[in-house]
Amino acid sequence: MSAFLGPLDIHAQRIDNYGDAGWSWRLAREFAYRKTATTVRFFFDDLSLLNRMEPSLSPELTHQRVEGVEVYDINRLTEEEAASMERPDLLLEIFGTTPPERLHPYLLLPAKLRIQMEYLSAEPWAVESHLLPSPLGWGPARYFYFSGFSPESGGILLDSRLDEDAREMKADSEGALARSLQPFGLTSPPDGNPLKVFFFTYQGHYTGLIEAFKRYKRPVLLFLLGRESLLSLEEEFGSPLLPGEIRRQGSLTLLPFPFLPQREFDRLMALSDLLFVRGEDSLARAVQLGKPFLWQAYRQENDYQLVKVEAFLKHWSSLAPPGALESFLPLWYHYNRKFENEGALSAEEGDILLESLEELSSAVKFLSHSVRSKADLVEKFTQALENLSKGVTFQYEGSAGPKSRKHG
Ligand code: TRH
Repeated sequence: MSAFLGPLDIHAQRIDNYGDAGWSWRLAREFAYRKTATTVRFFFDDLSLLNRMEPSLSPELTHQRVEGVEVYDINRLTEEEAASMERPDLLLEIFGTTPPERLHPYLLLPAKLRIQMEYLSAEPWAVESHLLPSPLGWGPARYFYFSGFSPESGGILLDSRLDEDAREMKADSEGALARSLQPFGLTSPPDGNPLKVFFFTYQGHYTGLIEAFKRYKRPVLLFLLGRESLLSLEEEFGSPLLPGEIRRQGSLTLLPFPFLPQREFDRLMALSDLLFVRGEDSLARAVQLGKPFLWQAYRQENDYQLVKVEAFLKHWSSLAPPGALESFLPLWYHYNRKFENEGALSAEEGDILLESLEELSSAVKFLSHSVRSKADLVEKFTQALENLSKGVTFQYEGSAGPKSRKHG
């Protein structure tokens, strides 16, 4: 759809891990790519982290344009600079991030609408709360937005760049794999035709799983992503795993990756046969790619993540043929229990997972198809805006220059 919004301002911050930064930056890029607004502005507090995900982005600049997004370092942005900026039409606050009070007169109060983007969940209350008003009694009208998997939810963020990259890599999968193996000085896997496993997990004990990988009928090539995955497997291998260093045990090869730019991280997922994902953003990529995966939800007090996992599995089961997920359910729950208490998968559970990749793969296709056709976040967001903005005048910049149009 063509833009009917003037500046769309996204305010985000680093909270914990990488997901808040990674997901919000992806959202900003996608809004810009799909031309949801005349200008997409992204205000963030930790440009060094963003620079690791998007190396073309400088950590030094107060303002820069990257991938069609106007990026601002919120800590450096002065009141004078903010005062000289075009006023926002829409203020999108990610996971509770609000512009600092000193900038309210320029970046908050003039906005026509204010949307609070909340964490992804398949729980019924999240769907029920989606688009409910969140009034403060002052400032612009404010609403909640809940992303989710079902058509009634706010949808899942799909990344167009990843789709394009995945298509391109499919046409030359060997070349793509060779490029991804460069940090290890390899041009092809050490063993022929390995199962390529993307391993991005929280810290825990993976002895059983490693055992299952070792006894699998095919060689296994394990791509280790993120500090916690490396630290966890150090225990199994008895010494530090250094990024770029190849480790082998029988037919299992470990490739500990350095922190990768987000695009490379995504491409590696697209190249893999089985994905271990965690948190929110890598889960969304697994669903987008439609590859077999095992999800570790962000751990919460009293194992609350199990409630989230249950809601997600319930939704997924409703889409797949009856019984399609049955054999995986116990291991999904087990995997998501806190490792301190119980947790890690047994070698037998690892075997079940590896022996049922085809079933898992076909079950994922139902979920992926449903999300793509009925729960695309950017589409849902635009539709929601059409409704929420009835009677609101947004700025609109068409080819003839700045105009104003009554929307609704
Ligand atoms: O890092 P995460 O565990 O993030 C989590 C979740 O978002 C969770 O919902 C949130 O509450 C919590 O943080 C605070 O996992 P996630 O969500 O998959 O995000 C990882 C991001 O990091 C993703 O955008 C990809 C990016 N990344 C890279 O770009 N390169 C890398 O090498 C690695 C390891 C990650």
